[in-house]
Amino acid sequence: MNCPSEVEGVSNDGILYVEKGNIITSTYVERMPEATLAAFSHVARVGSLEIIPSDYMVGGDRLNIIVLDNDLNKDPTVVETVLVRVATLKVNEPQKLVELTEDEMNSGRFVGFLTTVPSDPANPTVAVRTDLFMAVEPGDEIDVFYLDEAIPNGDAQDIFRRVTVAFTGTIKACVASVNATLSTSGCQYTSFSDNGLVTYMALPGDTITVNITDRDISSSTQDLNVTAYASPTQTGDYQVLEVMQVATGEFSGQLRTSTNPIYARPNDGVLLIEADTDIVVTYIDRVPRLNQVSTVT
Ligand SMILES: [Ca+2]
Ligand SMILES: [Ca+2]
Ligand SMILES: [Ca+2]
Repeated sequence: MNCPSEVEGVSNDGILYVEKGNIITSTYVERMPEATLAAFSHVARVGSLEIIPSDYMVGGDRLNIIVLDNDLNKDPTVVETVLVRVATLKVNEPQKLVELTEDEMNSGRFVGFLTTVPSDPANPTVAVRTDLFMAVEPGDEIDVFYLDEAIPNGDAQDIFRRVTVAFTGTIKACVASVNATLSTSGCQYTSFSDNGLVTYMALPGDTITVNITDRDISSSTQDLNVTAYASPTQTGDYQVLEVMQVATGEFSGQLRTSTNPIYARPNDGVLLIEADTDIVVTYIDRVPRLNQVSTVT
């Protein structure tokens, strides 16, 4: 086993110093049956880059970045650093260099993070180069690049990971207007605001149209979790809604209601309601983790 010429490790101290490209051979001598078992592993030479969250993030999240690369651990007695580059396709948003720090003197594992702030597309926030954060909007793609300066053939290689900023889902439930020009909301009856939550009126027995938007959901409506229940409810009835895609990121479903107790069974296709109960329709958005609620009374 070669030791790096500049660092002669203390023998048998539990730490094995290796140079890149070395093969570490571990042997184990078995007494019965008499045999020597050997295992081989290469010292990593191509770095790895990991980001958390890994697929979708939300404005305001911290983007955690981890690089594993033994080549960067040049001195096992010193905590070292490496820079990674974070770029976005958002207009005028400068790329950021993020310093990662070795988490132990001799780990070869470099960790750091970039703070993000949510930006409203209608009134965008843009970070300047010296800001320690990046402003992100739903749909933005954030790319993290780690330039590995030494891979086996001697070349440098950019390793990158991409995370997408998620859209916050919305839900609206009301009785659809029979005459679309009757109201711009597309709803038959009036609405009022209850603690900031818009509630539409309905009559017992009405069929309620539920519209959901979430552009993270591409086509598979299986991913949409929409449930309605009456509140307060004596019966415990609830109804899971089937929704269809009507446009990109837009989904629609129908909720049938009745005051007839034969529909008391949960999830039988009809929600049992009484006069003066609220119907609460909930869409559980996976990213960001939010329950979006719409009520009908
Ligand atoms: Ca080190
Ligand atoms: Ca979403
Ligand atoms: Ca029912």
